Amino acid sequence: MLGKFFQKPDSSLQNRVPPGQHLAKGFPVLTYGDTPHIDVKDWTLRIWGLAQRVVFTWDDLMAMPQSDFTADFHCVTTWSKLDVQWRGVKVVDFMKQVEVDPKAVHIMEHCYGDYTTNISIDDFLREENFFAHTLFGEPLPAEHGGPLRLVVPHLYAWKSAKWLNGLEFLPQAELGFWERNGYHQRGEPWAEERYSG
Ligand SMILES: Nc1nc2c(c(=O)[nH]1)N[C@H]1C(S)=C(S)[C@@H](COP(=O)(O)O)O[C@H]1N2
Ligand SMILES: [Mo]
Repeated sequence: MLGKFFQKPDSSLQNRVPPGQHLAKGFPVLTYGDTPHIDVKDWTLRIWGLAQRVVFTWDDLMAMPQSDFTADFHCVTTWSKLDVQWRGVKVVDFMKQVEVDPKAVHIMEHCYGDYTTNISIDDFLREENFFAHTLFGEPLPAEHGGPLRLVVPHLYAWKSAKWLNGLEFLPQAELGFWERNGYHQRGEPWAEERYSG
């Protein structure tokens, strides 16, 4: 009975750490290639493909509703970090300013530095997804994807594109950088969707 008052923190967190993952110390940086450094004055986010073409500036983004987020972060290389605190713009709020062709079913996320990753429209348009510009109360550091990254908490973190600069709406699924190199098309951590079949 006393056990329930003296529960080890580890076991109470167990249902938050997906299979095959362990908790990281600090917040590791995982980048393929060099870290781009982009001034917000020069920063843009472009929309194209099966959507009305539009280019958002930093001021456009700042004029959108801003929200705080606490989210768990799971890298496929087996580390997880719980309760990461971010601030930014909800994907669903952002998307009120984007006109998408109903034939679009998939998205390619594009980045400064040419990284890409793909995501279905359904996985993208979830209430809990967001574009982040602030991490633990500070401007998002360049190594973590500043000035702006996407965060998709319910998928492995390679879907959370750092230095995001484009969203391409597609009529069918296409593969991004890691997905072409053997990683799973979707990447759901609780199902351990690490590699493609
Ligand atoms: N543009 C870009 N985005 C990226 C990556 C990258 O190499 N380039 N790495 C991905 C991977 S594999 C992970 S785990 C997370 C790591 O984010 P962090 O470096 O902020 O921890 O970013 C993802 N987004
Ligand atoms: Mo990762």
